[in-house]
Amino acid sequence: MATPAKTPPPAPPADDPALVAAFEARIAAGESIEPKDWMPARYRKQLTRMMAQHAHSEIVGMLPEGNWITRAPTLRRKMSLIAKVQDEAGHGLYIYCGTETLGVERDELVEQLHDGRAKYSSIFNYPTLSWADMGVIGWFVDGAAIVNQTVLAKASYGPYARAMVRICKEENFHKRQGYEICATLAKGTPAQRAMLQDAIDRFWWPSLMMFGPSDKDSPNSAELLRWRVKRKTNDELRQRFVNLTVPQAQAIGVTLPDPDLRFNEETKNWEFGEIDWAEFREVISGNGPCNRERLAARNAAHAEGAWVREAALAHAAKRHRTTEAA
Ligand code: BYC
Repeated sequence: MATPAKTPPPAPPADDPALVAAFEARIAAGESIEPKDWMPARYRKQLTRMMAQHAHSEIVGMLPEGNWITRAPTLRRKMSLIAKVQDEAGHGLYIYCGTETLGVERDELVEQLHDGRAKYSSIFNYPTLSWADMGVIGWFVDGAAIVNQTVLAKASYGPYARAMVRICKEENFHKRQGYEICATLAKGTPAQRAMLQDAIDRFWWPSLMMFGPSDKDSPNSAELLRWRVKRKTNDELRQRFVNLTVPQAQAIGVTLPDPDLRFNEETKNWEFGEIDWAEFREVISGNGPCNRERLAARNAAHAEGAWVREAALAHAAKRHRTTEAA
């Protein structure tokens, strides 16, 4: 029998201008938008895109650090690293739940990650080659995440903003454990100091790329700023991160790999050199050093975990039947 042709779903109705105006007035008044509130289709779409990318980043972000759990140099370091990686799984789950409040299924988002349609943070496509990378990731990557997410904790969408409040608390611990590893290595042997400097040299520029393209090349910023999902631009947050990090590097006696770094007395900003945007574009297009490896690892983990999902569903169905019968 021939399969009947699928009728395409009807196009969503255009947003009613009066509803849009009322929504924008709420945003302007600083109100929080909650899942059951009316919102423009485009607001829902933008948030779904950004929150899903964020959740994926937390999950893929477990891989570079997970790589070092078995090789942590002491029991204390191993415990902190395990706790950090576990926290990241929690952050991913939180944000996937937040995304579900927008009416999208987690399965669908995970499928988009696994088949390469969805983006996740560029930073996790770089390899972790030494133990010092664990310190530098905590210091730079979690440091950058705090700068970005502290502002997102004031985002207009309630579930996202509330998730950020809790996540930022944990990111603070992550950053401290990373900076402490770096401070210890900085006081160590010449080989340890060289290992630390090498990690800093490899992760500095990719960390600056975490904040996204420069404002003039950021297609989503204007809309997200207007709807107060973003409260600061990519360049503003990047500058804040540089201003915070330079004195931290000076305090432990390491060098940031940028000959153009200089303090501007007038603006009180640390000015920095040109970011390699061609590299950034390559990485977010799937051609970074580890993109394929990361996706392969996530797909393999998903396939290996199929029995757990099946067992959980069977258990839930059994409990449901028992409750129904009682
Ligand atoms: N990497 O118009 P733009 C963590 C994409 S994990 C990849 O400026 P937007 C942690 C962007 O999606 C924390 N893609 O975009 C975990 C857009 O593409 P599409 C991760 C990037 O959304 C484990 C296009 O480029 N944090 O902390 O206005 C261990 C144009 O960009 C990137 C978040 O996810 C990038 N770096 O601004 C340790 C924070 N940058 O979708 C630590 C939440 C840009 O149009 N997200 N793109 O095809 C955000 O704040 C914003 O989405 C961004 C980008 C600032 C990242």
